[in-house]
Amino acid sequence: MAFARLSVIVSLALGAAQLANAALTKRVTCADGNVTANKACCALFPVVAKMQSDLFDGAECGEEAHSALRLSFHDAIGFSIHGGKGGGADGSILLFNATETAFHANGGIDDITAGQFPVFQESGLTPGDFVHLAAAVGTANCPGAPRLQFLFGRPAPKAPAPDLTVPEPTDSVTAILARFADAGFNAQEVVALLSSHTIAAADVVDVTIPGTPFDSTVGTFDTQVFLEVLLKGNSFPGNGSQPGEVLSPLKGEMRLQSDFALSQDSRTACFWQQMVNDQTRMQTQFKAAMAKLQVLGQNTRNMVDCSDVVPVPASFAGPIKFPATFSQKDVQQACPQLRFPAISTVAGPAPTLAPVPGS
Ligand code: HEM
Ligand SMILES: *[C@@H]1O[C@H](CO)[C@@H](O)[C@H](O)[C@H]1NC(C)=O
Ligand SMILES: *[C@@H]1O[C@H](CO)[C@@H](O)[C@H](O)[C@H]1NC(C)=O
Ligand SMILES: CC(=O)N[C@H]1CO[C@H](CO)[C@@H](O)[C@@H]1O
Repeated sequence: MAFARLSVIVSLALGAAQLANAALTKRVTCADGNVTANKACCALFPVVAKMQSDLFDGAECGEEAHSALRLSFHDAIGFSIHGGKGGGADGSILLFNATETAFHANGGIDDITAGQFPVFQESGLTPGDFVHLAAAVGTANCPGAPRLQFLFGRPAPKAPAPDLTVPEPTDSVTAILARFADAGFNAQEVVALLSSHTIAAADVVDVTIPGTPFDSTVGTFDTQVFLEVLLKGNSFPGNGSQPGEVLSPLKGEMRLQSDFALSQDSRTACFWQQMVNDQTRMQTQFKAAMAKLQVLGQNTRNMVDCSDVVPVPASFAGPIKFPATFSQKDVQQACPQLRFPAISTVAGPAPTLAPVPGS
């Protein structure tokens, strides 16, 4: 009896696994010749092509791709697992841009909403699907990035998100972790999401130096930012010329006060250090955290998995290196219980980083 029941359970489990496999390997050929797992995804291929040509300068990992990723975060994080905030990953930042771009933490976001708006209007997608597909496609243009998941089917947003949901670089680690926890993310997931700052630059933190990158390889989705934030320098609040900005020992580089604080805090320092030169770890954790972020507030049972419309990113060969003249002695290690990875140094004189064009 017990055995018979067990075998029923086993065969049910096998059946479910086979079904899941069938769903993954199912192939639909769209009218235009593209192949996808679900017919509903066919409509997205022309949208992806339009995004690449009209938004991303033909599949570049440039300013617009970086901003598309930032936009998905600022849209989605307007959410609380306890209710009472916004609709999450719903595209409210695009539709209600007049309200949300006025929030202090959304400084500079109006550039990308203005850029995306006409392409969105032509796309036939809801604002939420557009914002979060654009982030997946823009990120895919960056070598080394994981191929992000894309679930299709967000309803139109009902209202703008309220102010003060987006973390600021002047916030304390305690405040940042509390805000993310309120949205459903733990400390390790916060660090994972900050992998995004490997393809990031600041325009408005310090308006005198627009386009200042956060790492020396701003066009590559590598783990360089996790290393460079740890370099000893003027890494104290107040050393930068603007609130939230601290100077990096690399010329032409900006370090966010919040990134540095997270790299040094006992709640996050080891998660931070473990990312250094571990491309697979970074890709896996960033992909998982983004999959969660990009459906915040959404009912995923009503959504279709269209991940296979997202371009496959070029790989990053690695390993990462210290920028020229820097080495292990320059690392301000905050997780002494874990061994720091051995990293070689780029040859030549200390670099001066160029600003990201188009900023
Ligand atoms: C503690 C949390 C965070 C803080 C305080 C923060 C803050 C900032 C600031 C101040 C900028 C520069 C804005 C400017 O001056 O133009 C920036 C850029 C950026 N952030 Fe974050 N961020 C956080 C988390 C995230 C997350 C979770 C993501 C995505 C998953 C993200 C993606 C980006 C990207 C891609 C850029 C570069 C945009 C560009 O170069 O155009 N950030 N962030
Ligand atoms: C796929 O979709 C794009 C965009 O609509 C189109 O340019 C391309 O010809 C399609 N077919 C194939 C086989 O890629
Ligand atoms: C904001 O949204 C309006 C529609 O509500 C649109 O016409 C406008 O282009 C958008 N502007 C920006 C900066 O996103
Ligand atoms: C160069 C510089 O101004 N360094 C200062 C940065 O801030 C710390 C702490 O406030 C000071 O000790 C440094 O002298």
